[in-house]
Amino acid sequence: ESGVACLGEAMVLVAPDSTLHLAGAEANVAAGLAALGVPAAWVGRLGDDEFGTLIRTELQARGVDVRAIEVDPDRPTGHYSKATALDEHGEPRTDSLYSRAGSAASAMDPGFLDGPAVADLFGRAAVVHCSGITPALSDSCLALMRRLLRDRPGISGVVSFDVNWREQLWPDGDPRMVVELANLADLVLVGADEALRVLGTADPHELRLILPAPATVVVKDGAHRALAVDRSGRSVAVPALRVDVVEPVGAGDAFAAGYLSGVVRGEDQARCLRRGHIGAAATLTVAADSAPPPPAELLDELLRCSESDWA
Ligand code: KDG
Repeated sequence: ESGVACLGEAMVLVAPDSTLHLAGAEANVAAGLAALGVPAAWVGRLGDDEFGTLIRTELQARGVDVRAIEVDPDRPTGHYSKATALDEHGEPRTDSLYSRAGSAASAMDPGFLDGPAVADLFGRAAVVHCSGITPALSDSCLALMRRLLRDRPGISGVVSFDVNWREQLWPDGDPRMVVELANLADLVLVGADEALRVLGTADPHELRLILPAPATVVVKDGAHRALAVDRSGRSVAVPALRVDVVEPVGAGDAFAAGYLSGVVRGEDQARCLRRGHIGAAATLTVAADSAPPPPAELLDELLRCSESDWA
């Protein structure tokens, strides 16, 4: 077993200056892992169009395995842009404006997992990573996610699930489906705010009553800390790095990439969490959805720092 296979919808982000960037949570995770030297594949469906070509080319350029990408001749690749406005507390809030309804990815269905390239990658992956975005895309994507998490066809590695609650994508705003899916994973990543909205609590121990099954639940409490809780309620917390935030979108994906890079190396929770924080810090300080991780030597140095240097 080796590497991480990430399944989801990749999109093009159209920036305010009209430049085009790779986006999509699971694609960001795959690119983040590849940048950290971990074999990573992105698995999904693109349209037969320029955005699809851009995504494939960019993923390949970043060292992501693209062999299991399917192309849908009839449906487009999704894209989106971001708008930042002040919320009711005067804090900047970033909204995503999606053009992804009816996209190639939204037409994925359970049979997608039987494609020979997908089955091969999933069979060999140490981690299969997915998120709560995919089940929101369509009924067929929801069925795909159910099969992936429940039946685990040909999957022997760890299944990791980032809750990634996207309010706009759930027409009824009901998070129960995401909770049900999360509880089928081995590893769940969730932001504290998101946990409050989706699980009704951000308290790590209460959370384990709602998500009893996964071996590990990681709760990311923004600028403060991240905490991993195991099934018996034992937890490990690591404070976050203090950085000046430029724009938060993508930080969760960078955290996931950092954290999973520790998981595939068989590291302990504290070190995995630290790797997550370092990845998130790099992305928080740029406007794009992802940023290159610190050079390997700096990364090692940051991992060696004592806890008090971090707090
Ligand atoms: O986590 C970053 C993603 O939110 C962004 O790249 C777009 O995948 C995306 C989504 O569905 O919001």
